[in-house]
Amino acid sequence: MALTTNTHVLEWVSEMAALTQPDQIVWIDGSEAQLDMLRAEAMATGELIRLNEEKLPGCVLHRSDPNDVARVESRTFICCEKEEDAGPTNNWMAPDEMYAKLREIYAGCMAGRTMYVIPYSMSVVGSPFAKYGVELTDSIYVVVSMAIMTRMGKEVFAALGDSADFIKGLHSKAQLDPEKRYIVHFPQDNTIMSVNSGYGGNVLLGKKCFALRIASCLGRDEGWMAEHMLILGIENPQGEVRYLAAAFPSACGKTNLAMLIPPEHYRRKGWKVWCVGDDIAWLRPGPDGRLWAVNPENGFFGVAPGTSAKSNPNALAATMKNTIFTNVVLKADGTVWWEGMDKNPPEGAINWLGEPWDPADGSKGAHPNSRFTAPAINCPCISPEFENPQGVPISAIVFGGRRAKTAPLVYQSRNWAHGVFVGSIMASETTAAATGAVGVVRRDPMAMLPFCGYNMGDYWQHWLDMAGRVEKLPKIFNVNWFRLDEEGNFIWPGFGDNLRVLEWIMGRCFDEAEAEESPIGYLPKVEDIDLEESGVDAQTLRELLNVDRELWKQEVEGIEEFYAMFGEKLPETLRAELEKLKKNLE
Ligand code: TSX
Ligand code: MN
Repeated sequence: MALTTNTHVLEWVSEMAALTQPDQIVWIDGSEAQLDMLRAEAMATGELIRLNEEKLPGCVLHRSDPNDVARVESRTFICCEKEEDAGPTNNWMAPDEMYAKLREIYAGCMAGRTMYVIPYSMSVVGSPFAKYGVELTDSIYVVVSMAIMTRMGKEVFAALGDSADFIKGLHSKAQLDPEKRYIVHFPQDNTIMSVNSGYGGNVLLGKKCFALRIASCLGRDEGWMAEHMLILGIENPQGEVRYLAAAFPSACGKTNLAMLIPPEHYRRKGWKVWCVGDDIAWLRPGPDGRLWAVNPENGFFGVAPGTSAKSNPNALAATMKNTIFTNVVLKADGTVWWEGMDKNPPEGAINWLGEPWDPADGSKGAHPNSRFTAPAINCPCISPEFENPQGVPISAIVFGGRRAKTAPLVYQSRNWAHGVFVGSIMASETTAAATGAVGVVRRDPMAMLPFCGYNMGDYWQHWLDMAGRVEKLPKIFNVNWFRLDEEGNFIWPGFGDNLRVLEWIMGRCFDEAEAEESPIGYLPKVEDIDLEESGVDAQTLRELLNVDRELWKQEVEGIEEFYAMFGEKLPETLRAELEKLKKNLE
């Protein structure tokens, strides 16, 4: 039975049901009883596999189709009226043309299946940040995943009332045909359509599709920001907690930073780090003139490989109950494993494809993009402010990337406009794991390249314009944990020791730390970073902070080439910042 009398919802559900022809429609109320029933049904069909109830209570394993294991950027579209509003970094098609194409693909695709109607909220229901969505799907995996990743259930319909202000999402696995796979956004209709995939990033429509692509458009129109950022709180020995938001391209350890454990030397003194979010931040000007942020999600959809008791014990702890694992190794004892969890690949286990696995044959047991979907409240360092509907005040914005030589360990922008420039020139060098080609520079401004729902040039202008809306702007920084020495070894210990850098960053935000000028911005002086018990000496830190003018001149050429893509849409302010950088390097 329908869980709402909202005519906009009812009309849309019946329209989509007429198109996709499900055998029945089930309204998701969010109750444990209903979720238990759905889990039981999915376990009966093999869609979910129950794991060891003693060791991993409430946990299940899911295997996706082997041809369907990651987001598909080449099949992701922004369908606004004008092509130039999607910009050069997005795929675009005219809305009418795309709707016509999708109607053919969706026609009758749910015949013999159930359509689930999922009401969900991004951010706490009733929060000033909250936005509501309704996702229609033929996948139980999607329902149980949305139960972890969002606030899901009938209270969302209560909060929505009769309003038409919700994001429509239609998902069908259809035939999982990769040739007919589409992830499509219609910003002017607040609509998302996803078809022929069952993989998380393509089908959990609240996440990248809504909370980043559609929300970035809402933020542009309403004066706020939807960003691909972690949020963390740093508690100092005086008990003050200060918050930062940070954007990194993939393979830079964003989830690890979000759940950082301070080095022993800091823990002794009383430092603590609190995780508010690991992937998405919604940021709004607050009544006090500061910029406030929430994590609109309710869980972590993290990459499993590489997550270990060493690299991220908090993430590992978060997966010990009520977690969905996707495409990992199933061990004989009904627990799970993945590459980088420990150095002991299990004997007698089943790989991500569901086949008996011999670790000695050189094949991977878990898919490199295998995932855990874990409730945020499971995380031992989850912030007490995680559920605060007002969010947390952001003192610093941190950008970063993986650079062997060019970017120093840390630098600070001179002002907001320069900081926007620093975000716009973000880049990461590829690792072998990603593509095979090592050390190729990939531009990924604000880590939003695949997630910005409109023209990136207009997006940068929106960033610049936030200066007129926020009185006490956060300071903007850039970090690089990945500097290499001449032999190709990492010279910064990274992980928990990154707190040493974050301490300087917070010090700068509260006028407690020094800096010196450089051609690219403010650098810490060697004595400004606490190296006690770090194993890093002053000379090494000097090397980590070195700015090589010749490398930066090459960098400028790369930036000019990248900026050229945006033509007239490139804000004049950013072009001027690039000219300033050039001059500073002479
Ligand atoms: O996540 C990482 N962070 C951020 C942590 C808070 N990683 C893993 C990146 C892949 C996702 C890092 N890797 C970091 C880092 O700061 N730094 C490095 C590079 C590095 C790797 C190993 C060592 C030191 C640096 N040392 C030893 O293994 C002993
Ligand atoms: Mn992400």
